Amino acid sequence: MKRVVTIQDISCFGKCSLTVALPIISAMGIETAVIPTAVLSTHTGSGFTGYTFRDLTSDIPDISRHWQSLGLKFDAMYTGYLGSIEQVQIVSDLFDTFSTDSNFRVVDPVLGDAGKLYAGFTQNFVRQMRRLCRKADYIIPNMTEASFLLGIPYTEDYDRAYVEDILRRLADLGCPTPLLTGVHFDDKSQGAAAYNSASDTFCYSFGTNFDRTVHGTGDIFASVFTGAIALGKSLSRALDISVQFTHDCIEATIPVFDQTWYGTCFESCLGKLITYLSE
Ligand code: PXL
Repeated sequence: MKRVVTIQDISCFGKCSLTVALPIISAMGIETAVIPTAVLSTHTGSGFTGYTFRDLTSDIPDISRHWQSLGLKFDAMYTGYLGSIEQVQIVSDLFDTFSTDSNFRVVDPVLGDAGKLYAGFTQNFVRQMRRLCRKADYIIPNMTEASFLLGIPYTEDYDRAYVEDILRRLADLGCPTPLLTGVHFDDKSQGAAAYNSASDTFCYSFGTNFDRTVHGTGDIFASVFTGAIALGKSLSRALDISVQFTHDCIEATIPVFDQTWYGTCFESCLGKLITYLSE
């Protein structure tokens, strides 16, 4: 059985970060260990104000030391939302401690969306996240996050050449296999792209564009992608499965969006995810 450790916050209500990663990666038949980096009453995305935030940064080195004493090994390490600059540094140390010749690291550089940083994030935080990306085998930014990581203006008007330039520049940051989510060249479809710098090849995967932003889809995508690579799927197959499942989840959410505006109805789609893994 494969074993992944995912390092991100618990937003107690709101269906993102650990409350998405843990069920999804587990459903893929992978043992999922967690390091909760913070406990929030809800996520910080639009619709919620007044949320609590309990920082757990100082627990992480102790968890790491205990796990080292147990000799724990992981097939993959996957980070999502991190709450402070210090936390990014500690996660970077954790990568050093638990990296082996045969495991891989996925960094979802959660920074923002629609051209804006999420609440509480600064340029200094972006700089620290850029350094963490250097240690990753795969990074999974959206166009907003890629633009902040590269220090370039955000645009929604781009073509394939622009996407490929962004992916090459992300690889130049030091990550051999960057992805880009939320890619769309027209109004009809939306998907993701990946760049394998070792073979200098790109791959794309698209589904119907629902033209609706649903919170937590980035976490769904990154969780499925991490699990699929851990299970030995190729880059292009892992990309296809992640795009397809994220598409399924948005499709399932739209009819009940008025009640579940804060998150994505991924639960009813988990059965389909399992079938994608055997295809
Ligand atoms: O979905 C990413 C995410 C994770 N965790 C928290 C967030 C967000 C995005 O807003 O606020 C706490």
